Amino acid sequence: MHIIKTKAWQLGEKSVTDEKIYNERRRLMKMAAIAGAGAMVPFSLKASATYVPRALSFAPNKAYRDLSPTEYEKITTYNNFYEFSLSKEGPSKLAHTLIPEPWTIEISGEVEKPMTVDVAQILAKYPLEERIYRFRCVEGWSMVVPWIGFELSCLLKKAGLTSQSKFVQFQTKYDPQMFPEQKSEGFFGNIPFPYVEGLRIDEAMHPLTLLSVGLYGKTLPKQNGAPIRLVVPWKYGFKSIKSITKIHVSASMTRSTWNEVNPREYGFYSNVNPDVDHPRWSQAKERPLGEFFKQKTQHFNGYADEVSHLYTGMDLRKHF
Ligand SMILES: Nc1nc2c(c(=O)[nH]1)N[C@H]1C(S)=C(S)[C@@H](COP(=O)(O)O)O[C@H]1N2
Ligand SMILES: [Mo]
Repeated sequence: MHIIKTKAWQLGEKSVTDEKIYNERRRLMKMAAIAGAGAMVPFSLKASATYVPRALSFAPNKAYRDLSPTEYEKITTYNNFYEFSLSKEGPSKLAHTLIPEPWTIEISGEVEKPMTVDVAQILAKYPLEERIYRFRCVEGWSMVVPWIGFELSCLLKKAGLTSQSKFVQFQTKYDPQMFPEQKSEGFFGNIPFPYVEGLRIDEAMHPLTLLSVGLYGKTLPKQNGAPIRLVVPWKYGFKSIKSITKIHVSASMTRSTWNEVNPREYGFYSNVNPDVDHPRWSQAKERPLGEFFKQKTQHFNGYADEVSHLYTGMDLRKHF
């Protein structure tokens, strides 16, 4: 039974600071432990004892190479995945129940060829590439992730969009055996499962929008949304829905989980914007994972040159 009443990302500025100090202290303790053992622990790609991500072949990408990726350890042990846990440490310990193979994605709605694609085929046949992107959670922390994936537009073009296609909705697999918290009714302010998210069609077709199947050159760890998840780098992290099994193209705006749970706090667009604060905390700054000092939040998370034209003429305070 869950007795915690506050959502994990409903942190005020104060608790964000507490968390920052907490994490820094843990980092120092870890460093001290390593030094004490008298041996340097090499950088390891092992995050979850029950699942060993395997190497993928992919094309390195020149874009955004100036960013230095956050440690693998951080990316894979500090997660938001409410189907497993509310805590950041929970998903990496609990996600062993997720069975990522076999796995299919059903594409339906306003497409010429509705289809079901096998993720194993995607891994084998699609030209995968590496994209090093900034990632910004609405809670105020950020990281840099070397994703492996392909553009969502590749898949949507395969299915063929009709002239009525205006929005796309994504759905996380619903299977309480694999995702135990899906069966807890009334789970944290009635978060309705399955988790759904949506994009406008031009956002979905944008070349920055990825379907990711891996990170750091390996298949995606379970806690990061295996076997396939969305990555929309100019939007807050909750738009980047994990473990997708359905993609539905439609003529009108679709539901999205956090917008439904709390529309005042989480808009449909959710573009990263330092000028539009969350009702309970400022978005002007962010704390990179593992770092002590905060840094300034960038408009569209640093991708303004690429994406701001999508929102010409829109009031981004109203359409937050
Ligand atoms: N299905 C599902 N997708 C999800 C979430 C979730 O709880 N369930 N959390 C979102 C949030 S709030 C963030 S910040 C990112 C976290 O991704 P990461 O754990 O790989 O960093 O996943 C997003 N996608
Ligand atoms: Mo998030």
